Amino acid sequence: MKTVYSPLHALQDAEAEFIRGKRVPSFEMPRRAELVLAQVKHVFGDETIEPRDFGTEPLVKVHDEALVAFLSTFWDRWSAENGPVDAFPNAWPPPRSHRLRTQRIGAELGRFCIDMSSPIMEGTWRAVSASANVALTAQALVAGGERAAFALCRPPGHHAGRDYFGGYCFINNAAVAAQAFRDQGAARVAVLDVDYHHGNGTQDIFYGRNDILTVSIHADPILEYPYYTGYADEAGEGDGHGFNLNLPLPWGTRFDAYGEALDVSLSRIASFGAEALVISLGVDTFDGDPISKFKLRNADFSTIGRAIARLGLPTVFIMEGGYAVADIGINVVNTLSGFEDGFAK
Ligand code: FKS
Ligand code: ZN
Repeated sequence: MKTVYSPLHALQDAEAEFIRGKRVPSFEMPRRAELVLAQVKHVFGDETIEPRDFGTEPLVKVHDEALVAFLSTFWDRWSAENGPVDAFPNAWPPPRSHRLRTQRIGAELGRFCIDMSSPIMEGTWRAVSASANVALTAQALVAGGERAAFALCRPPGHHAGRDYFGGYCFINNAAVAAQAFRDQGAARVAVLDVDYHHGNGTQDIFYGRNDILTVSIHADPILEYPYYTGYADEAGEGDGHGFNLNLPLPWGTRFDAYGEALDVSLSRIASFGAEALVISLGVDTFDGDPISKFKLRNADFSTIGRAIARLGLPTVFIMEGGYAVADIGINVVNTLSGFEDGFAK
């Protein structure tokens, strides 16, 4: 499978995040992508593809222009006032606030950013726009006739909503790729999110639409980030009712139960009549993941890939989470190889 990769991801290199009140090294680090790349090269060969630049037009089809403008201009304003220090929000608008626009850059930050795991630094926008270009370049390969492609995106994207960012995510790469398929003429597109965390951003972006089906298998949000969304009764609204499917699973989930949720997801995608498929590929469902509590094994990821291939759809894999650095490459490449095995049959 062809892989699209940009070294610019390394410009997003957060010093810290906050867990249970403690400042700890960020789990979302450049090494993750480097280890995935190493395993990709080991199994699929040395050649990777550099992204083309698609500009901001495909981004503003799924995000508010205000968010894109904010992210692309923030650092200059912030660093002029505060110096070169990673920007975390420290205030958020309370519910029912009357004035969301303020003069202060720090207050603006709280308006767009939902948590404290996604600091903005000097290279953030370059890394984020490269990540979206990686997704769009992989999508273009598939639109051009490849049966599948792997977008080795970093930063990840599935927590970024129409007008907000957070959870290590800034621009929703999977949503950008799905929208690109629609714009190029696919009538119906499905996004299947297998990351351990609910794909709240993707759900948010497509919640009112029936042309893009969103399905997410994830840890029950009653116990896990992103906490406020991801419940089974969130089915979509208006025209989009029936076109969002959440399959929350308990802590400790092993492949027996996971595989059943996967079958439900794949049946729904088939009955929807998707013409193209985007996979939000997080491998933080792995047994050894340091921030997650599912129990999938290395070999289960091959099974997931093979199962996805049964749909027989043009497929773009978009990298999301996964923090067990020793196994992240194996789990990602097992999924991709499993897909290729399945598709060959
Ligand atoms: C709670 C801390 C929560 C944020 C977890 C973010 C997970 C990110 C991800 C992505 F794919 F986006 F990278 N910290 N104890 O894995 O879903
Ligand atoms: Zn995750």
